[in-house]
Amino acid sequence: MKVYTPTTPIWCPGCGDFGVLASLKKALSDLQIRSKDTVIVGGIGCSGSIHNNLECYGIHSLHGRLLPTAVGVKLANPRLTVIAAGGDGDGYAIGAGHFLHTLKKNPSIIYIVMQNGTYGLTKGQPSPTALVGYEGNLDLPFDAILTALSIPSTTFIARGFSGNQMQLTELLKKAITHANSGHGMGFLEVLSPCVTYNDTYKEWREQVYDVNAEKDYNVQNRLLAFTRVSGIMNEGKIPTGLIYSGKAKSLEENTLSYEKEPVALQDISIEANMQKYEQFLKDFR
Ligand SMILES: Cc1ncc(C[n+]2csc(CCOP(=O)(O)OP(=O)(O)O)c2C)c(N)n1
Ligand code: SF4
Ligand SMILES: [Mg+2]
Repeated sequence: MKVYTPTTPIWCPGCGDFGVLASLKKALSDLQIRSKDTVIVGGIGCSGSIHNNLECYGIHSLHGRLLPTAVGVKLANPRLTVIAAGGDGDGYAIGAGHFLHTLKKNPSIIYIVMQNGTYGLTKGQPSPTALVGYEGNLDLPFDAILTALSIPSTTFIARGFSGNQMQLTELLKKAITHANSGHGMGFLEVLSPCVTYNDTYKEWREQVYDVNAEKDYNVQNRLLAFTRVSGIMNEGKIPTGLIYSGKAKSLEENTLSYEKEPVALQDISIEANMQKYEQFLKDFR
């Protein structure tokens, strides 16, 4: 077996993804989640290399296909902490179909989207979250928080900012705890500026608005969350914090039998299964 040690990030100095990596390390360490129980599935993009930089199991998935890969890992062994981590291009453009259906199926994984309004790795084309005018973009930006809120089976929706480490670490801890309790997907979008092709640090620092600072904000009320988030956006601000936390059946609850060992831990040797195999063949004769 070959053991890979964490490498130094390949990101440009100042990239927002450094903040996500630092918060993720702190959250996993504070929650005492062991490296051997953690699998990070990276997307394709600058953000998608994050699993190379901390001690854990890692899979570099295909562009836009990190979610089905992560779901497969979780179903094979629900005892693992499974984190899918990629970019806004990966998740909201080529992977948009998987994004919607994974929100709908609600597997107990954590999904971190590093949102920078651009395709960083391929040198700055507009992503679905790009503002009008960015590199000739004509479309109004897609909003993943409102989209996630509109799907009735979502159970955890949050947004952080890599310029606010304390808030981001707390949100990550909550998302991980939510997913690891089997309550469904912990979806966390992180505003993570691309300093090389779309440096939004200054604007975002001025625009972020923590909904949890509002006394009357109720994270368990989907309708109010939708209304308040839309209102804040209309004022030109970007809502952050724990936006919604509710209850719905998870994918594992709907599909797995908990009397059995997880598939990945079952004895799949020929000897242990020969009798069942013979019986299976007999049924076809
Ligand atoms: C199937 C496929 N299509 C296109 C590409 C080219 N490609 C690589 S990364 C990328 C976009 C990355 O943007 P994003 O997911 O936002 O990540 P970032 O680099 O901004 O972190 C694209 C289009 C690819 N690798 N595979
Ligand atoms: S190109 Fe942008 S997203 Fe990619 S590493 Fe550099 S700053 Fe980060
Ligand atoms: Mg991007």
